[in-house]
Amino acid sequence: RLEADLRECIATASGLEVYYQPLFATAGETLAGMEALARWHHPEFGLLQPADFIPVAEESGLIVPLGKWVLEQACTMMARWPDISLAVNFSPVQLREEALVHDVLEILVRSGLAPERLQLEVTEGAILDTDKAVRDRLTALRATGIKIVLDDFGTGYSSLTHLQKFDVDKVKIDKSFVHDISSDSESVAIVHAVTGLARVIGIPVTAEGVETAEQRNMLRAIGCTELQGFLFSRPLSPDDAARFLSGTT
Ligand code: G
Ligand code: G
Ligand code: MN
Ligand code: NA
Repeated sequence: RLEADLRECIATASGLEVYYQPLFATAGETLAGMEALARWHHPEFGLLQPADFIPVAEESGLIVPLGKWVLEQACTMMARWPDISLAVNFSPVQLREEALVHDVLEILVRSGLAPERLQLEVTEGAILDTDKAVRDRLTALRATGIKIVLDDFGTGYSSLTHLQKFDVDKVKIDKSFVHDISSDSESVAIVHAVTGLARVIGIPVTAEGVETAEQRNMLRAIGCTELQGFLFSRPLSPDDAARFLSGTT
């Protein structure tokens, strides 16, 4: 049922929307970029979050056309705003598509967004894909200037060695560690370890899910380079994002 509805919405490009959540450089509250997050206004069920429909999209393969639509929307929108980066989430299913590199580059050309501004957020599971073709695709994308970001870090396989072994341009610490940082010494230790290793490798670290000033202060003290979360801004509708950007840039 959900699958048939989603197929229909993708075919007609109706009911789908891209929201944008800002990322801030840790020092000031300088805007560093925006993360694109898919939303679906279902005709009956109302506003659906990615957790409600991304799994269905992945199982059915609809994530491929959906992902292309999100990427095109987001690149077209962000091409109007210079300098700041655009982060887009990519599912492992999308990375297994042979046409991935071609499709991404075509959308960049069409939208006019410089490859250096695009960050693909992938999970450890995707990067650990045993399929060499997937890793080759990530390498090919990276060669064009696109950045590869390791998302939700600390969940799943959560191995620090993955940071060293794979060529990633940034790591995003999962919000579960940020949530617990003021109450749980283990989370503090994990954030410390990830940030320390990232510094050695020479890549920036984003902490996501920052909700309180206390969390922000601790993350700053530890040395996270970028922060994102409800404390700074919720994901914004395209109109609100445009208003936000015209006020900051
Ligand atoms: O917007 P929200 O915070 O609920 O998003 C939850 C998760 O859903 C994100 O962390 C991301 O992993 C996933 N997600 C959101 N938008 C997209 C998208 O366009 N494509 C893919 N593959 N995943 C997305
Ligand atoms: O899966 P991914 O980490 O890419 O998506 C981020 C998700 O986290 C989005 O669904 C977004 O709505 C959510 N999010 C963003 N900021 C916060 C926050 O400060 N707190 C919580 N609980 N969720 C957040
Ligand atoms: Mn993400
Ligand atoms: Na995440």
